[in-house]
Amino acid sequence: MLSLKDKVVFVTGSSAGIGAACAFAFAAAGARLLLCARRLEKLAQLQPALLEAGAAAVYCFPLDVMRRDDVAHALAALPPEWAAADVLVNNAGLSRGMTKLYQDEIDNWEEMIDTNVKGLLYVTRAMVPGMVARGRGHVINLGSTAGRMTYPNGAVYCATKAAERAISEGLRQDLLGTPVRVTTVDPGMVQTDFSKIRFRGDEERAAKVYQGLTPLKPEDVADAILWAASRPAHVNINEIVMTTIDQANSYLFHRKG
Ligand code: 8X3
Repeated sequence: MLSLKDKVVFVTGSSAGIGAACAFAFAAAGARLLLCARRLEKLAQLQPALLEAGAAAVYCFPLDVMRRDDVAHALAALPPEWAAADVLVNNAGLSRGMTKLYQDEIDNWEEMIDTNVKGLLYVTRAMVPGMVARGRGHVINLGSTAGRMTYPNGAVYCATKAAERAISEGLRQDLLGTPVRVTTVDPGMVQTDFSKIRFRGDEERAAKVYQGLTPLKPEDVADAILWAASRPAHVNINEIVMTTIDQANSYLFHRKG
């Protein structure tokens, strides 16, 4: 097992949900946490609890990964002791709307593609050369069962996650011959603000998504990510696909009542 103690672990979109759960999981492993999110104040609120949970150190900065120049500037301006990430968790991502593609708002597509695909690429492009130069590193991308099976009214979100899967596969091929590892972790339904954000604050519609079933918790996904990151250095976990026991695929669920 690879120790994560004092390793620099960079988690994007870490102010809530799976990102925050990853921060706590890596904190418990004694890592040094490099955290970014659009909402710095939310990240800053987590900082004392992360140190309490065992993080060796925490460095937070504001970043919207879809802003290409901001990504370049923010990552180039990191203090040297934080610039050399051992693990990058490309978690930042979102869904907007659930509508037939031919009737959808184009702005929804822009935001999802810019964040889930282009944002992931910008951060990866900035961080991976250093990993190659240092001879160690691990990129863990957040995919989704949605990238493996498209569901009605979700074509563009599903497309962004299919792109993430292709990018993970391509990056793994391009890094062959280096010790840098690439993993995609693809959960199904997870109880986070995902649906609230998708439906722009419509809590009633968001709650219906999880009605009658037990969704995965963010901690379940963080646990899988930590497991992948802590395998011995020669082991590359290529893909993890995980769902609640109440979900079989993108549109087959077991709901009680
Ligand atoms: C989230 C999973 O099925 O709600 O990526 O789109 S799903």
